[in-house]
Amino acid sequence: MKKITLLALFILGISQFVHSQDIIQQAPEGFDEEQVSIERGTVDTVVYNSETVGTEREAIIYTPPGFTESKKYPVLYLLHGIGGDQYAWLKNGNANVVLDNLYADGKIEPMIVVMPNGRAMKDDRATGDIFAPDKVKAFATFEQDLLNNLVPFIEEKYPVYTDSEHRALAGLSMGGGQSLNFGLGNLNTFDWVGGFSSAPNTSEPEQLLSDPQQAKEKLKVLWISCGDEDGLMRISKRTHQYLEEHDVPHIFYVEPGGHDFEVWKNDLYIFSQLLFKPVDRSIFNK
Ligand code: FER
Repeated sequence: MKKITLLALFILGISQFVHSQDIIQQAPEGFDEEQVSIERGTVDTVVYNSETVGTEREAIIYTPPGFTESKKYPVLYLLHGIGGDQYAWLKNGNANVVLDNLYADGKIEPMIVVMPNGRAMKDDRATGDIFAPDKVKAFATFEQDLLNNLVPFIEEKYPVYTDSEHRALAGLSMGGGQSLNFGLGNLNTFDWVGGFSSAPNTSEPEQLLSDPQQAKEKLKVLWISCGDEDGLMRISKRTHQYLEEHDVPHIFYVEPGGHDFEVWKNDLYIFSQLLFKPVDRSIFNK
């Protein structure tokens, strides 16, 4: 009986290993296309009061298929780029479809995904000169809005866990820079951090990670990815090199493509499968 139990545990262990190794590879064809007759998550808009900005602000919330108030969920905060807003991941990234399909295949843990507007200023629309200094600065101001206004709002309104183990922060380009800056700057708030094609708003490595030891101990997954034809590759590369020099476990994923949603959809597909599960660091940087 004991032998059988041990054998079963061994097989289970092996199969989990094989399974987690399978995660870090390009999404299969159709992963971002709507399928008929699968269960779908729900997309809602919420409005929260931002003391940081002095206005009411909108965020999009995706709750997973089978969502119920009687359970507790972890939360992924998912950020857009310089030309985007709270709708970008839905409109250009089919995020809800990508997630629906992953749930249909049993590949991700039930989680709530929050898609805020990361341009923390009164007029937060992506209009006019999107590179204007006040607009770029608003992406930095968002740190206070996120930590002091949005996260507390979500944790009051939704049935969610409220510890760092159950909070993830990821984003694309400007949102990637935000995720790395805010995530690594607040290691007690987020245990799962992802920068997709991170932009020049990403802090220099020494500022980004002044205490590599703490990051090493605290982070569950640190993900850095970039398309091999992206002009911003140097930002991801310098971050990766610094992390490597300081022995901070992370995933550095270089994929085919440029600075666009084909790459970011793929990143969401892979990164979301890693979240809120036991971490097997042996699959990092293979
Ligand atoms: C820059 C180049 C690109 C920059 C930001 C970006 C603030 C952002 C790109 C994006 O979010 O897609 O020099 O400076």
